[in-house]
Amino acid sequence: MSTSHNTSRVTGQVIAAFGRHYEIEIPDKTTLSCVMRGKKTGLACGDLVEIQPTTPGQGVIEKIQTRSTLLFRSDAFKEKIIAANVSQIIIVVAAVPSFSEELINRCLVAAESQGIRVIIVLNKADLIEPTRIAAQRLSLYESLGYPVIQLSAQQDISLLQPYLNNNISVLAGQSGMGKSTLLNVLVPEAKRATAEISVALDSGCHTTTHTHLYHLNNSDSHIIDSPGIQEYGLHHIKNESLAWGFIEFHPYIGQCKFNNCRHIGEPDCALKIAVDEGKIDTRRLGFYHKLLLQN
Ligand SMILES: Nc1nc2c(ncn2[C@@H]2O[C@H](COP(=O)(O)OP(=O)(O)OP(=O)(O)O)[C@@H](O)[C@H]2O)c(=O)[nH]1
Ligand SMILES: [Mg+2]
Ligand SMILES: [Zn+2]
Repeated sequence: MSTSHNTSRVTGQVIAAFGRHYEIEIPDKTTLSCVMRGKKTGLACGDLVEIQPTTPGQGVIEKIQTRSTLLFRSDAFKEKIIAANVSQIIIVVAAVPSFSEELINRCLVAAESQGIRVIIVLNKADLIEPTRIAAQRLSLYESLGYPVIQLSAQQDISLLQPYLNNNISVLAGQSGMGKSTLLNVLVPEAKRATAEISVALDSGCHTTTHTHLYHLNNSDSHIIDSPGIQEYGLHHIKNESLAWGFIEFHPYIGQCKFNNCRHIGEPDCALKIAVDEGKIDTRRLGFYHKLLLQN
């Protein structure tokens, strides 16, 4: 091992995650290429770690600091961490390719379960007529209190700027929605690859393959670009907790006739009554049912 460089432990922030190998930024703003010591524990962009430098430019991660939030998805077999310590998730959707409202609902549940703020960006607003129809679908989420920002990453993103200050934000959504295009406007030197969507398949091409964190001008603002997701598994959220992921359900939870009510047709279910009275949108109860049955 080289002895010509400083080998005392340093703290750092994960700025890129490639499978089991991570790029870590240390306080002098240089980066070290690191692996995790011992058993493979997943890390993600935004994680704060302690590392032992080994050879110049390289180190071993010894410890992960406690995370304020952890955004991840899971199925019965594995968990996939998207980002750590983020304060905000920016769900990027567009009229073309078409977006899945179920995926939005799944992201909302994941975010609510971690206390992560959500904003929805409706990108490609230059596609005027399809965007108008997409905005109508999204008005439900706006009525729930989630900001819905219409913009065109190819023209003007200024409406998004005020939401980024003093946040660690992660851009998430299906492939082809324009996450990396948006990132490149915010951080031109990032030069993230972007690619044409497939019109035939009505989908993106999964262009981004790894997650990367970038700093914005304001030193307390960071933004993470992530690969497009097709499915957002919520296996880690218990059935009893699922309803808490639906923000407008909160006042009704605990008000049902049966205290173990699953809100799937039991008598005197407070959520069903709220739907009948027009206080909860029937689409949202429908998504809740879908998640409950698939979980
Ligand atoms: N018309 C229009 N097209 C856009 C806009 N923003 C992005 N695009 C196009 O959408 C396509 C996909 O953009 P990307 O930035 O690669 O999408 P992504 O969400 O990063 O996709 P993945 O990395 O696969 O998850 C590219 O052809 C972009 O040029 C926009 O505001 N308007
Ligand atoms: Mg991308
Ligand atoms: Zn109920």
